[in-house]
Amino acid sequence: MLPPFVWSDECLRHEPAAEVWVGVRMPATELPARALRIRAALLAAGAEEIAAAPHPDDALLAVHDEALVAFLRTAWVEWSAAGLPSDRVVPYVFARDELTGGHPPVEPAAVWARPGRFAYDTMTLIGPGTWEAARAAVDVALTAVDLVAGGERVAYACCRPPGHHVTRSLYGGSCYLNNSAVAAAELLRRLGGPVAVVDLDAHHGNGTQELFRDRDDVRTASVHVDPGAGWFPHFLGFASENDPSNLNLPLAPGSGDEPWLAAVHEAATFARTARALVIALGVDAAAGDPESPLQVSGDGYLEAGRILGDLGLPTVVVQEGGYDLATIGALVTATLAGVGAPT
Ligand code: SP5
Ligand code: ZN
Repeated sequence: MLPPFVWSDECLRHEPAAEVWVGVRMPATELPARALRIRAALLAAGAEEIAAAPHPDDALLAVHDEALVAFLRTAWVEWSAAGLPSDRVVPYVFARDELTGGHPPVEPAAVWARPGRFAYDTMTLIGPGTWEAARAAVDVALTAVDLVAGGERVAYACCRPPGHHVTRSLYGGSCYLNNSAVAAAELLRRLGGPVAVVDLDAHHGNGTQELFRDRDDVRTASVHVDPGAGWFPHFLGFASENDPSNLNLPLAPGSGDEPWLAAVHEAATFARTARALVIALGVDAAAGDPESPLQVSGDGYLEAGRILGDLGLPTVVVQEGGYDLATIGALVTATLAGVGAPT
């Protein structure tokens, strides 16, 4: 049985156009077509589509700094009014802690200096519909929480842009607002804790980890390609960060179903005693994905869904990465079939 999925057309409005990597502007891979492909596959498989309902900012501000939210809300309007030579908001100087002697950075007078207060990479560009899409993605995730709080065992948030790389006040990694973290915080408020987040995206869920660091009421686990082997987010995602409320399971590049599913089993065991579950569902660990060297199969994703579904917990699945347009729909559908299978 496929769980119901939540959708908003607004999520299509973000068109990153490009990512600046090693100083070079390259075509973006986090495209609107990703969400459209997933939706088409789910509808073809008979899943029920539910329209996202607007939610107030409370749940969003339980996770993110007001200053980040205010920046994202106005960044494009301010940028486009400044007549700059770039058609996307892109940082150029970064307000690192040591630079300001540990003091909070001022609001810089130059519009073009502002992104460097909140961005931690150059790959995450902001354009005309970015805010509307990112905010809609939060509404999609919160509507999925509503469904699960209302008694649905599993609901899927078919949203973009993704979110798991975003911390309390810093955005990056093609992410602007941490949809999975907002869902976890809201599940905690509605159902009680602890809530577990299991992140299957090929990249470490660094934002979610840092948002809930040292908190026992939201526990985070992440299965991802080893940042020590040279992969994003580079600075975080190591097993040395593990503690009773955080479990990182880094895998060697090239890892396929067997080691990946063993790690998913470990993450499921870690989540077993939770009151509710968020699955941060990136399908970029699949073989053939252009953004990661992991080699997971469609059957592997189906089995991962079963393993996590077998926990029998109220579960919100939130879309993260996955960039192979030819397979993204089938991969998500397979995972959801696994999560939704009778336990
Ligand atoms: C949500 C998610 O999956 N974010 C992934 C962000 C990682 N991006 C790292 C990109 C590194 C350089 N990519 C160069 C290939 C050009 N497409
Ligand atoms: Zn990813």
